[in-house]
Formats: sequence, structure tokens, C-alpha cells
Amino acid sequence: MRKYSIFAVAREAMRYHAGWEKAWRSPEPKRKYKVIVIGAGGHGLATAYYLGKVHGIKDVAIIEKGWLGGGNTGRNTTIIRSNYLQDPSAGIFDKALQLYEGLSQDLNYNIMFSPRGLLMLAQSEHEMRGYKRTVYANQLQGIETKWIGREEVKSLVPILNIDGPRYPVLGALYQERGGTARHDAVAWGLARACSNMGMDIIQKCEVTGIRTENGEVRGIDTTKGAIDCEKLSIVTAGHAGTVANMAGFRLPLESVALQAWVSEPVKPCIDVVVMANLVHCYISQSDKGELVLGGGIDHPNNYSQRGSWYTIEETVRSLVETYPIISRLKMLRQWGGIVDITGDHSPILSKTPVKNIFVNCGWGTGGFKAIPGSGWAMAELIAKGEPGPLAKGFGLDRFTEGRFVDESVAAGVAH
Ligand code: FAD
Ligand code: PYC
Repeated sequence: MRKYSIFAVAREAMRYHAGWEKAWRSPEPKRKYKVIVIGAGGHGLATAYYLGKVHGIKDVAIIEKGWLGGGNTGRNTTIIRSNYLQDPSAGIFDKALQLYEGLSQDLNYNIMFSPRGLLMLAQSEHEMRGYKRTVYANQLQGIETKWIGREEVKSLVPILNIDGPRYPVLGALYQERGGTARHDAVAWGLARACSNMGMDIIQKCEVTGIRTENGEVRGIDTTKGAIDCEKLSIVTAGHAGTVANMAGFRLPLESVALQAWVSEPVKPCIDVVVMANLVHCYISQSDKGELVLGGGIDHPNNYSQRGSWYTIEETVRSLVETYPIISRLKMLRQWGGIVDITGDHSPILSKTPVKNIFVNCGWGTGGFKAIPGSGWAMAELIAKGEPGPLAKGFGLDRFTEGRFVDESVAAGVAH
């Protein structure tokens, strides 16, 4: 595939952009692959990418029931940060942030990574203590975050009402390396790189069954026929539980809707990302000028990619009291995604009861920021059959051994 470059843009500009190649192939599935990854979201694609790039395993198919990036990867609000509390989380989330910092160059695809700085507002004594504790933990982990006072918060976010009708802003956890990236571009860039390595991305192909023999995987059944494999990775986020059931085991997950909104575009008014987790709202501004907005999860377990009215009402109330200036803005779009939540709010990257089936799920409301780190760790697990240092803390065994990685404070979005 030809490299994207300033010269390619100039060349295509001279011939009405008629010479661009398709970014990835759309082949029919082969009869057999060494590795099959179910789910062409960011985590599935990154798993395949690092399998090829780091471990030299390129006989890989990524099977997607819809279109690539059409799940949570294309539905999230693109926030990237690594300010988690526990050491295993700091390891994988900061690895992801480091990889994000060079991902556009690595993929030769502009993912529009924008490390504009991230603030998590503290609006109660309890939250303030929680965030200060995270800052101290991050210092020990070598991750740069700091506590800033309310006046500095106001100078970074002039549109913020720091006196708040419900809760005043007491200060914030600030991670200057945090920010955003264009979510579709992350999926498209990874897909292009996987296709370029000879991997097959099979879209509109739903996995309907998993075949096993003597406790070991043999292949999958799909709407495009049966496909055999030596190793299988389930990377299907909110549907991980239903796909795992096909192989005969259960996962400790709940699936719920999380929704988001974008407003009509306005002139630049906020150049950092701000999360207010006590009142449940968060905000950033896209390059087009739209405000990208979200709040807490919907509480009833469900699989509808929509979200319910009471969450909209609650989030809008919080946004308007926190940023009164946006109260007259019109919303352009609203959507939902199905997120998969574990009891300790940490992901699962694990072997399973079936030999050579691996699972990557449980990223809940916060997995976009983890995509490259998760793919790196998962590829190592699949290639070697054992978790490396990044995945080690996130095995399924932690639920039977009571060895939780509690991230309920750092999860960011209220659960
Ligand atoms: P997905 O992108 O959902 O990919 C899984 C794929 O599996 C889907 O494409 C699906 O179609 C496919 N699939 C499912 N079943 C089958 C089957 N039977 N056969 C074949 N394919 C199948 N995280 C952050 O870090 N920052 C944020 O700001 C943020 N905001 C969010 C806002 C919203 C509204 C939502 C919903 C999520 C948000 N997240 C955020 C979370 C983040 O989006 C997810 O954790 C992450 O995208 C999960 O990626 P994934 O690749 O695991 O899943
Ligand atoms: O995990 O940072 C996060 C997040 C922000 C919005 C949704 N998730």
C-alpha cells in the first residue's frame, strides 16, 4: 500500500484525488487462520496489529458483525488519560498513552492525537481526598499528574462556574499529557495497517457459534460459513458475555448503555478536557467546534444502543449548572453504546476455561484510551499463551481469588 505523505497529497490534488487506493481490502474469509479475533473495534484491531508487528503472526482474520469501528470505538467521547490508582492499571493505561503519542507516525495515519490536558474536578472533600491520593500514587508510578487549586482551574477553564449551585469546585486533578484523538481514525489507521500486513478484515459477518473439541478451540461458525483457527480471541466489549456463552463459559460482566451528545459547532471556548464526576458530566471541544458531551451510565442492564431519558435530563442539568454559557446550545446528535462493566471496574485480558481461547473485555466506560496498550498486551498473551507484565493483573482468576484491581474512583464515569 502506498505511503501517505505530503507528496501524495500534492500528487492527488493535481488529479482530482482519483488515485487514492482503498484503505483496506474486504476479502471473503479463508477456510482457516492461525488466529481469529472476533470484533473489529479498536481493541480487536490493535490486538491483530501488534500480533503482526511485534510477534510476526500475520495469518490473522478479524471478524466483525457490523462495520469496523461501529461499536463503542466509534461511539466514545475520545478522552485519553492514564491517571489510574492501582499499579496494574497505571502500567497498561500509561503504556497505551505512550503508544498513542507516536501512533500517527507508527501507522502512517493521522489519528489527530491532541494532548491538550485533562482535568478531573473535585467538588466534595471526599473527591478531593480521592484525587490527591491518585496524584500521590501516580507520582510513585512515574506518571505525571498534579493537584491544582480552584483559581488555576478557573484560569484553565474560564467558562466553568466554580461556585456551582450544588457543589463548588475545590480543585482538580490535572494530567497535562491527557487529551483526545479522533476515534474513527484510530480504527481506520489500525485496519489499514492490518490489511497491509495481509490480514483479513471480514465485515458484516456475525459469529454465531464457537466450535471446541476436548476443551480446545477448533473454529467458529459465522453468517459467512465455518472458519477454523488455532487460536481465538473474543474482543466484543458489551457483547463479550453472549459470545463467551457460545464457547460454554460465563464472564463476570454487566452490559449497560452509555450515551453521548454533540452540540452545534461554536467558536473555540474550551481547550482542555474536563470531567466532573460528582455531578456526572464531561466536556471537550472538537476541531469542528462541536462540544462533545457525556454523563453517567444508564442503570438497567440492556443491549439497546440508545440510552434513556432520565440520563439525558440528569446530564443536561449538570452541564448547565457547571457551564451556564452553554445552556442555549442546540444538540446535533445523541447516541449510545453498550459497555461491559466488571465488579472492580477493571478490564479482563485473560486465558479462559477453553484452551487457546482468550478474552479481552470489561473496559466499561473507559477503554478507548487503552486501545494500543490493550492490543500490545493481548497480542503478547495470544502469541506466548501466557500473560506478560501488562496483562498479568487482569486475569479471570482474580475474581475467584479475590485479587481485585479496584478502580471505582478512577473509572471517571459514575457507575
Ligand atoms: P467495540 O468498539 O464495541 O468493538 C467490539 C466489536 O465487536 C463491535 O464492533 C461489535 O459489532 C463486534 N461484535 C459483537 N458481537 C459480535 C459477534 N457475535 N460477531 C462479530 N462481531 C461482533 N473510553 C475512553 O477511554 N474515553 C472516553 O471518552 C470514552 N467515552 C465513551 C463514551 C460512550 C458513549 C461509550 C459508549 C463508551 C465510551 N468509552 C470511552 C469506552 C470505550 O468506547 C470502549 O471501552 C472501547 O471503545 C471498547 O472498544 P472495543 O474494541 O473493546 O469494543
Ligand atoms: O474513561 O475517561 C474516561 C471517560 C470519559 C468519558 C467516558 N469515559
